[in-house]
Amino acid sequence: PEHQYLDLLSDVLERGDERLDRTGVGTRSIFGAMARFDLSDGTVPILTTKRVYWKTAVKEMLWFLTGQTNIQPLVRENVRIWTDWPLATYRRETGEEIGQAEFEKRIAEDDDFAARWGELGPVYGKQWRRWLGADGREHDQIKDLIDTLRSNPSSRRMLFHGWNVAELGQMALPPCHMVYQYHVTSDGRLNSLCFQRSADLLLGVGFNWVNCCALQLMIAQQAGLKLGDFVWFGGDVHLYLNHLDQAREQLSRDPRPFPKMRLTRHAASIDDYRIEDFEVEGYSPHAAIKADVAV
Ligand code: THF
Repeated sequence: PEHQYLDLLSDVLERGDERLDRTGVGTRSIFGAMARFDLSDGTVPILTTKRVYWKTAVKEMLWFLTGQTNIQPLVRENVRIWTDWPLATYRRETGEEIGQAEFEKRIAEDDDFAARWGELGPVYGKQWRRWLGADGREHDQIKDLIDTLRSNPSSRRMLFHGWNVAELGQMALPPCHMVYQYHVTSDGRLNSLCFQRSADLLLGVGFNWVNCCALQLMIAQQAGLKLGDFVWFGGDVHLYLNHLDQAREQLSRDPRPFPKMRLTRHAASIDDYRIEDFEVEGYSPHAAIKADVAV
């Protein structure tokens, strides 16, 4: 199963079209890819050819679900994967050569500073939980999804979307994993699908798969369903040019069995999950591989 990832990695490395991207770093890129994983026995695609910080990815998903769009709660949980974007804005607008650790300290400790500089705009959480309609009404797409899974599981309209066209301009970054669709089999298994328009294969995708699977576990529990497949579609799937050596290193390693993830408790609602509710068993990855994120 990890071969789906490694094959994609080697494909992009060897056949990717090389070009300049928004960040100025440059990428090798292919267009259109798919992966499918069977989660029915709890096995989740947490990559083993390098250590993936799965708790960080689950915390990120829990933060999306709160509907928040400020990095302060993430930073307070020691999740630093969203700091680069507000930090770049701060440096650009103030001219202050502040280090990342100092910036994060101020975000964590100073509420006024966080309110001014930690905001990402109407990104994932806002759109998922409080999509603003033209009539001024807010739509909780996650609640509506769970309601439909319970009441009408044969529906073909069980999805939620992050690509709110009218608000893209106010977002620090438009959503990468942008639409999620759900499907229930006749024997009560929940399948999920995620379409990701832009996929940073070395740094992002391993995280995003954990995001998606953690969400699938929670939604299945809330809807009283068993686990089925997780299907992932990538649009522009790329390797940044400063990640090529890391990709080769990862490709040289032998994959190990994927671990299992489970929830240790039945939560009362989708808003009631905490990081302590997630348990991963049988994860023995190769060492982490360091790489810089393109901002
Ligand atoms: N932008 C880019 N260029 N790549 C992305 O993957 C990405 N994301 C989010 C938004 N914009 C993106 C941010 N997600 C890491 C992981 C996920 C990120 C950003 C950064 C990262 O640096 N991971 C390291 C260290 C992890 C840690 O220290 O906890 C790693 O080794 O995995 C895609 O959603």
